[in-house]
Amino acid sequence: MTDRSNPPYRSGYVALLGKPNVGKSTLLNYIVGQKVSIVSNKPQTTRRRVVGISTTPTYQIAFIDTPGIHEPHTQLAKSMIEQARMSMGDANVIVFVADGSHHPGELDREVSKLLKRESTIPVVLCMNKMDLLKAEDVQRNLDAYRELLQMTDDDFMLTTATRGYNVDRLLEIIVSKLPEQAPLYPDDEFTDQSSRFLAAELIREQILIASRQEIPHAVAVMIDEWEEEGDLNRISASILVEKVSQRAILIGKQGQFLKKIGTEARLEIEKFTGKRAYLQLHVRVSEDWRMSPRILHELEYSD
Ligand SMILES: Nc1nc2c(ncn2[C@@H]2O[C@H](COP(=O)(O)OP(=O)(O)OP(=O)(O)O)[C@@H](O)[C@H]2O)c(=O)[nH]1
Ligand SMILES: [Mg+2]
Repeated sequence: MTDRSNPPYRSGYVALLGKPNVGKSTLLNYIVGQKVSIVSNKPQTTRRRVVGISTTPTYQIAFIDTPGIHEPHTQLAKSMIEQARMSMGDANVIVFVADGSHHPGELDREVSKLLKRESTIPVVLCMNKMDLLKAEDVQRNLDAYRELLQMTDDDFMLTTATRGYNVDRLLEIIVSKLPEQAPLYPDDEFTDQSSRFLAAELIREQILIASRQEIPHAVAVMIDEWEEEGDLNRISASILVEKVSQRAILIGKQGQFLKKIGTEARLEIEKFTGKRAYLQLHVRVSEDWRMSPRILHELEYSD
């Protein structure tokens, strides 16, 4: 007789895949309960794979958040798509995340083509942004996404990641597809990223939130120094931009824009390190950083 009070432990890797801006990172942060992957309303926010770990008494999931699939025009974009593609091969389950409030578009078709190549890995459909979905479109959009994925079973869920709505039900479907095995990570670990990388991302997040037009895509952040002095972290970081005009925008009148970014980012860094932070930011012009394999490697955007 099987012991129902003691189900077998399940664990594994789950890749979150989809086009940009559908809510993959929002979903990950909600499940992990910490900000491990930055979020903004600008497409192509996530630039490399990020692992976020959720551990419970009955399962452990190592989610792999990936950059949104889009048409690559720069070396950075090529490396982003490559990161997403690589993540699929490592996964026990793939979650196709879509903006359920819209009918599938060209980029959703591109993602579904990528999925078909990994046809042995189970796919779960997450139709996110359900809060924006009109009642009369539910069936039509659901049918369209299921047809796109050639889905014959019921492995789908409509969610609102910003409020965590239906995320527990999505997790139930995912867990049922994980192998029975011991946890892969210690139970207090919640990400595979270094503190330096996460801090650089939290600075970039504030820039994405505060800026417009071409700035979000032209910016990268590099931590130059990180010194721990008791309960204080002294951090010095460079913000790379591509043009002198972008540098001027980021600094702002009398340095006000940069100061605001610094204050907001410092608070976020203090939240995850649990220590006070002293943050110094410098803006540097590096014309072709998005095209330079060496700089992309230094930024930890490529392997
Ligand atoms: N209304 C609504 N907005 C959402 C929902 N989930 C995420 N968002 C918003 O959608 C935007 C994009 O969210 P992200 O989590 O950064 O999306 P992503 O898929 O990781 O995007 P990339 O990293 O660019 O591929 C943010 O402004 C989120 O707040 C949702 O369920 N409903
Ligand atoms: Mg993201």
